[in-house]
Amino acid sequence: MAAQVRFQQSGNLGWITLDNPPVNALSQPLRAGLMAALEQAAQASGLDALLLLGTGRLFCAGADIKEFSAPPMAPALPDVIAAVEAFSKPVIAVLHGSALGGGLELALGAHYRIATTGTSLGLPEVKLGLLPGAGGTQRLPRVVGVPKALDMIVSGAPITGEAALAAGLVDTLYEGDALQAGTAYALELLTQGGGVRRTGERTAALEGNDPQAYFSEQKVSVEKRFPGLYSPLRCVMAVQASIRLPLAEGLKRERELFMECLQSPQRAGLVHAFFAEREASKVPGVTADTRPRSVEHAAVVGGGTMGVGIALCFANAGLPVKLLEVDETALARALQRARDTYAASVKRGSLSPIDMEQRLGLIEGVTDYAALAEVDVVVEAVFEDMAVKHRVFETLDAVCKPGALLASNTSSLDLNEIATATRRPEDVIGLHFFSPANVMRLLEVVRGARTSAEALATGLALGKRLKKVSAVVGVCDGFVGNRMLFQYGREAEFLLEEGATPEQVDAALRSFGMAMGPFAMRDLSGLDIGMAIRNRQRQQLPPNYPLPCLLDLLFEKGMLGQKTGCGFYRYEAGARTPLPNPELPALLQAASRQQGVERRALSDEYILDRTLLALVNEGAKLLDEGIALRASDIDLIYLNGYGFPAFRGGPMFYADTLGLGTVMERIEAFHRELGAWWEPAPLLQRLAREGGTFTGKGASA
Ligand code: 3H9
Repeated sequence: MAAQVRFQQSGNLGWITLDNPPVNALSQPLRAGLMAALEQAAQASGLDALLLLGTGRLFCAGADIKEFSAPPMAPALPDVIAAVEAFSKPVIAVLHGSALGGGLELALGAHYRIATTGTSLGLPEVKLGLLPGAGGTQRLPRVVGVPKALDMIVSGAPITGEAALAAGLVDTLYEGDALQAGTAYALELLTQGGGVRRTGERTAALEGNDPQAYFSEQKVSVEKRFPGLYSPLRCVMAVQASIRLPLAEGLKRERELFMECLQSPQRAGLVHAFFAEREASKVPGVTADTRPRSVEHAAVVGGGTMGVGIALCFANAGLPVKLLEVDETALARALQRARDTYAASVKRGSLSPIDMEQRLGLIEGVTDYAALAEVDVVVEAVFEDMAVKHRVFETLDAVCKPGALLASNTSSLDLNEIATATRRPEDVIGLHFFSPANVMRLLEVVRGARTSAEALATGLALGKRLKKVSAVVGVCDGFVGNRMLFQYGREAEFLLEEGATPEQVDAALRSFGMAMGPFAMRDLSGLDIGMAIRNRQRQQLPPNYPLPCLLDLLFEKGMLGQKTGCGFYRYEAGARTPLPNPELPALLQAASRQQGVERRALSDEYILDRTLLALVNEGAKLLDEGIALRASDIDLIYLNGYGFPAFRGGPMFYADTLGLGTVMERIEAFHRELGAWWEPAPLLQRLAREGGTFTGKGASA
């Protein structure tokens, strides 16, 4: 038997323990070990019941995701689970921590399930572009009924032990040691004459519904909720089989649909995104020995939209936070903004009034820097002006206790220069939140030239606590995300001057899967903001650096986007739906004339290449310069901060799926056609020549 699984027996009880750290993933050796342990248990004398347990912090996180790109290896998980279900004595799965994916499917093969209150039970396969492929779509509806099962499978969201008890997914909750609790439960079960109870012998319930109509409706609803995604619809189709077919046939249907998903490019993109998130926490120079400092009290300097959003992040994580503004009036405005934001959540039903008051209670408004003397972290979120930042950091240096993390939320200024305002540059870090800070998951953690490993580890730990997805980046204008966005946005604007319309560009990118088109996005953030960035860039870019001019024309006319009811699009008062701006065609013509460009028809494919490959080329430069640690960090940033579709894996992964040879050819063509700014990044040239990919490129920490 493989060392990863142990069978033990004491009296009339046996137990099988999964031991495959860190998450007991059901890799081939574990599956083989389980099969062998089941055989051993079947032959054990005097055995009346069998427990299934997991060691470590959780029961089982499911199939080993790393195995998906390799040919399948026996024994297959469905066969292992069939052997569990067929066992001749009662099998009890004793769950703790998490029972996810194949882990929950294994538990569904058992005859009884018990769990701790804190156990997270779910079938998250859909988030990886899959469906539960080891019986989950057939057995879960037989245990909790079709509607509940479908909801869990299509959303991929886990439920708690308590909710699982209410749904009938677990038989009871336990506290304390799993083996002890499992033993006590098994003995009681045997006393009461509880026998083998196979899930597969039950039928899936869909009370009061006509199955045909119900599933047709579900399919329509899923297509609407997850446009462009491949696996959610197949989840519905698989669950439908659970009420039409006996278990064996239903499992066959599930397998077919699972294999279709497994082979889909979306699965590859989503699995890449899963690992990108885990890789990003591995940072060169930050080792297991690097101790993050304790953070129990925070402060935010600046009560504008960003500062308030950041303060809300702290309060949402249960951390007391002091919000500093220059005077009482500004402070009152900032605190009101915090209250209004929470009130909107209460109105939507996503926050209870009690939680709102509790969180507001964690935000203390202050106007005197002396109040920040004892905080563990300060995030500066004041106006983007170096002189202002310098004054703030000088003051923080003077008042904050030694060891406090001094963070700037700058999105564009040189962190190293900011750090010179202090006598402790090793404690200065960038924490670049994305707007709205309390909603967006991304956090760029900026490592300055002198930032210490300990400060960086503290920033990363804080990001985790705030439930952010963090990526460490180096110092440059715009860091990773915004530096790439500049190229993307500029190409999009050039396309308008060459012949496209905002509607066409936005629609092409939305149908690619972007959450929003670039022009709807510009209108949302405000064209005045775009103009301020453009003007700053004009001062920094070499003379004659080509820039589009349409933004200037809109700005001159006072068309600032949603805030003025008109920008690239027009908006009805109080509405956010983009309508055609009747003045735009004339402005487009004027912009084309000004640039000396003859307008022409552009295909959607061309639009996608111009915008997306601009991201890729800049991403390759950032990787080469060491500003991004690895290609997958760039992907992570785009997936979590810029609405790039997760099923495409991110811009660098998308480039890999096109093939870097093809990417190189297209970029070279743009270089010839358009100008020097399209020069292919040296890294791209190298990889295309060698037949390489971005995947796996960068730090291995
Ligand atoms: C499935 O089950 C298919 C079946 O239906 C059908 C099969 C036929 N495999 O997240 P963490 C690694 S699909 C391999 O940082 P946490 C992870 O990469 C699966 N590796 O910990 C990391 O490695 P490293 C359905 C895995 O405490 C380390 O474990 N299941 C797997 O923050 C720690 O992970 C899921 O989708 C895996 N399944 O969160 C669950 N899971 O240290 C996926 C984790 O080298 N997993 N690793 O970077 C999770 O959601 C979280 O990992 C979990 C723990 C909540 C369990």
